[in-house]
Amino acid sequence: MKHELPPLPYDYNALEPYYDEATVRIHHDKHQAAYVAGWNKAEEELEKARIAGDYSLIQNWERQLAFQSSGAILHALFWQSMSKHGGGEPKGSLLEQIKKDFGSFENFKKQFSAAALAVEGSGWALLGWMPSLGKLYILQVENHQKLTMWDIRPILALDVWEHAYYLKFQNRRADWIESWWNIVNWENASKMLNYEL
Ligand code: MN3
Repeated sequence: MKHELPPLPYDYNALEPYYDEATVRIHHDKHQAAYVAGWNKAEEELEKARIAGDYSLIQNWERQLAFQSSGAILHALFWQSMSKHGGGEPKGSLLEQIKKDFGSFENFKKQFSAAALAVEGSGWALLGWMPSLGKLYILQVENHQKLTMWDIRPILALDVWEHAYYLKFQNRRADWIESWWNIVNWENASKMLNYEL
C-alpha cells in the first residue's frame, strides 16, 4: 500500500503571525509531499530488487528508505506539534515528567532551544519518550534520521531545516525557534505521552 500525504490539520494561514502562510504551503505541499513520494519509491525499488533477486543497489535504497520515511513521519508530527491555540506551558503528566527529567520547564525550554539552534546543517530538535525507561529525552537530529536513539518515540518536533524558516526568517534560525514557542501544541504532546504511559 502506498503512503499518502496527510492533509494539513488546519488552514495554511492558521499559524500566522508566528509561522507564515507561504512557508507552510510550500513546506507541506512540496517538501513533505516529496518525502512521502521518496518513501514510496524506496519501497517500490526494494520490492523490485526482491523480485529480481538483485541487491546490487541495496545500500542506496536502504539509505533512501530511512531518510525519506523519517522525513515523512517527522513532518506529520511537526504539523501536529503546532496549533494556533498553542504556546505557553504544558500541563498535567507532561509537565510533571518534564520537571522530573529536566528540573524545570525553563530548563527544558533552554536545552531544547539550544539543541535546535546548534543542529549542524539540516535537522530537527525532538522531544522523545523512551517507554522502557519512562524518561523524556531531547534529541538533536541531523537530516531526518541521524543522531537518534533507539526506543524513543518522538512526541514533539521542531524543524530547523532552512526550508522550514528561510522565506520569513532568512538565516535567523534563533528567531524561528523563538517564534515557534508561541504555537507549540502541548495538548498534542500530552496526548502522545499519555498514549504511551
Ligand atoms: Mn521540513
